[in-house]
Amino acid sequence: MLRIWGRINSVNVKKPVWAAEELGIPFERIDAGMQYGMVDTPEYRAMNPNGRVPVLDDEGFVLWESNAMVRYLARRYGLGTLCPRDERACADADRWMDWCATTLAGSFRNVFWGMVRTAPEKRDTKAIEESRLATAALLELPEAVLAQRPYIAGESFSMGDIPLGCYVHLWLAMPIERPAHPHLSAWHARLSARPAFQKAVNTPLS
Ligand SMILES: N[C@@H](CCC(=O)N[C@@H](CS)C(=O)NCC(=O)O)C(=O)O
Repeated sequence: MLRIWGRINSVNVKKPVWAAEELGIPFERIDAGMQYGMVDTPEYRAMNPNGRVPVLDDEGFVLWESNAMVRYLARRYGLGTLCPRDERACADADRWMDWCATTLAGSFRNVFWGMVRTAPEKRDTKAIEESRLATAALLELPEAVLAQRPYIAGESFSMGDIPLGCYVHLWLAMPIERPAHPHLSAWHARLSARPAFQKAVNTPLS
């Protein structure tokens, strides 16, 4: 059976869990990371030498890096659905997944950690504000794309929507000021209507 290690309040754990739910693959999720520990044990480090969550094990095939997991599940179990068959549509989905990992994640980190994981008296308000403004500006990019099409890589839902959907859900759930992004919000509402999203992504923030 497919196994995924990681606490569900991690943005990176949500990604493969959402993909597995979308694909209807039976899987077991084992809590690990932060308050659950386990990530420093030799057994866990043998699966992921980074000591981070998530880790995936599909019948003995062990993988770390959440976007790689989403791509693996999509290619193996969702070719033509989560993973577009058309090479250009697939590259478009890949592009947004990479953008989340290389660009959005870094700008998002301080506002998320500051507002969700840090006690009010310990917050670095300058770092939070810089991160909030940088993230709001970056989200103009998918906002412009989603003005033209219903999903980030085209006419249908794909793996490209998964990492971005996880970040945007947290962005919209945080107690912060946000500029209006009407197309991003409408897309988030479309994602929220998916049962798999409700199970994997719409969970308590902490
Ligand atoms: N690039 C990695 C990042 C993994 C990562 O940083 N995970 C965080 C949670 S989002 C983590 O393991 N934090 C420490 C912990 O939960 O103990 C991925 O996408 O899988």
